[in-house]
Amino acid sequence: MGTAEMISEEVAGQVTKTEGRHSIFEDEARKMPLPVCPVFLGKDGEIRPARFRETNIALTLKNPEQLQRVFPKTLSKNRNVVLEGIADESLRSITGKRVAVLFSGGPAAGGHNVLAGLKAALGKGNSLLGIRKGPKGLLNGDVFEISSQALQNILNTGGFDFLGTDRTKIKTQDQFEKLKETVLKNRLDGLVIVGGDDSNTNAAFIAEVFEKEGIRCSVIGIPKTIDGDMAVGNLLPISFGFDTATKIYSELVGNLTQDAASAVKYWHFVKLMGRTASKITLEVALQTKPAIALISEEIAEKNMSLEDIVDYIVWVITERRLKGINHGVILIPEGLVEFIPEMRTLIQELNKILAEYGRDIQDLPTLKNKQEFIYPLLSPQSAQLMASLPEEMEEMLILDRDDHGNVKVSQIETEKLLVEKIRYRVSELKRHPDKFFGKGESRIDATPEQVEKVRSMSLSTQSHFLGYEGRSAKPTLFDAAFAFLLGLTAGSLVLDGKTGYMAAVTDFDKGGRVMALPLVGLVTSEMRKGKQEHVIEKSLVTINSPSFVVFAENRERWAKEDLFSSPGPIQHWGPTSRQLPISVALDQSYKDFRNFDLGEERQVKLE
Ligand code: FBP
Repeated sequence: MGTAEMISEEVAGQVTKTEGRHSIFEDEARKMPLPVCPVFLGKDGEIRPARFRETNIALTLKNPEQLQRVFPKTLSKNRNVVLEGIADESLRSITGKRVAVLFSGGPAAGGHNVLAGLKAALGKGNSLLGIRKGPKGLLNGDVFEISSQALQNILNTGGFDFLGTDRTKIKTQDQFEKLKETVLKNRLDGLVIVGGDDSNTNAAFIAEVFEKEGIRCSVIGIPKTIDGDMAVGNLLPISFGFDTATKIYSELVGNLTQDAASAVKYWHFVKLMGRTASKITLEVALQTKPAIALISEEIAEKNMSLEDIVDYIVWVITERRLKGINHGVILIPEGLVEFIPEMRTLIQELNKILAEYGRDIQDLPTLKNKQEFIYPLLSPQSAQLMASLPEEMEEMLILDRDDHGNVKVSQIETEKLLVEKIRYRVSELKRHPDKFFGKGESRIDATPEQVEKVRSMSLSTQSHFLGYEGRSAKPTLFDAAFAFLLGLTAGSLVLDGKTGYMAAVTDFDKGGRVMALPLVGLVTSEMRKGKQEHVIEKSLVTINSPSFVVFAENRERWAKEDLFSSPGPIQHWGPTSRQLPISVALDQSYKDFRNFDLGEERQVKLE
């Protein structure tokens, strides 16, 4: 058995035939028809660009005086009014336009379909150019023409690898000179930036500079991020990539809840990606019903300390133990540390110190040297807190910030910090069960069996981090369609001569409504690297939102009993392929989350 003579030539041939994005699945996925909103369908039923008209909605400026000073040209041109796409054949006749596109920030499923949507809007009379390696490539002039054939090959596939991406912040005069050179040299009529809050901030600033200097190149942003924090009320319910990532994490968390209940011995601590907002964690909790899901925004709102969080988790673990349940799953949002008040203060102090002495600190050889440098610069409370953290965590907190000043929270092992603290607290409780049952007046009458259950508690834990697994997957049908529509929207906006807008689609329950949101209207100011900066506002979980309320109403039951559900793998075809994120359906007051409607299906054929 197993000798070379026994190799099946047919199967060996099939192995090489599936190289280069040609798995059986990828070949089938490429043929998947996509729903297309009516405004993008011509009288002949073919896909074509839409035109835009003003709505009666104007966004409220967060700080009108400052924004007027920073974005005078864009504001006077767009007057901060939201636009809406309308069916109109006239843009079809435009030819000779050159539009370039780049990806920026972390990957999100659907990026390649944005490119396909842009190409479809531009048609064969105009050119779509790709910028390699994100904003850095824009500065370096790394531009190439994208062929229809290449796009047809990556249609409905995951990843950002066709163009690449990076996180360069465009800020300095020198950078603006370089990017203008790229735009002028390539005779660009449009620049489309596919990214999150920081990347769309870049887009807002570039649009202003172009307006100021009379460079006739439209700048359009596209809302991308798995984090789900690029959302604007009912004008833009979510960014593309969120649906795919949360479905992947929900499948895995569902499997863990199932495994926990099967092996009946482990507590699984799962950190879920999402730099700031806990939207991913909330969605995964609604899908899987775990014993515990921490929501950072609630923790900040209630001013809960690290010790309060540990108390809450230990309380749930003990309650379950008393019911004979020694297992469970705990979801922890990646950005949690920045929402715990005392940690937040520590990070803000560190940000200031790193902004001033970052280089010196990074050059110090050992953690001890770094501690000796940093501790005296911190407030006594923060120095004490920092000293109480595990060393690995201290190292992570003093890592250099990214180009936009963000703490690299994906590298901070919050789940391990919690495990360590909870283990300590459980061992304390075993020695002093009265700490759970209370003393004196507040004492709960406990039976000897109950006390014994607490005394004999044991805690076996497993830690996980789910993040990168969900960013580059094959997009769900929703993300594939949504991203394609966003590409169509951006391409149409450029042909229609609009600049300084972010493409948006809303009304996922009734055929899709195509929108353009003025970027400046989304700008707020945030502390970055110790300084106040203008950035696009992140959309966070609010504790009065329907999605949070539904979670909060149910979580006590999920904590006390095993009521988990396992949503299973993503279905790209078939009965569950049209599901929306539950949190989105709740927050948008849709009647059903199981059947999105973004228009009539079309086979995408790029010319
Ligand atoms: P974007 O906001 O750019 O979409 O990135 C989101 C994200 O996936 C975060 O959830 C995460 O903190 C971060 O990227 C991790 O990326 P990196 O490894 O580049 O720091």
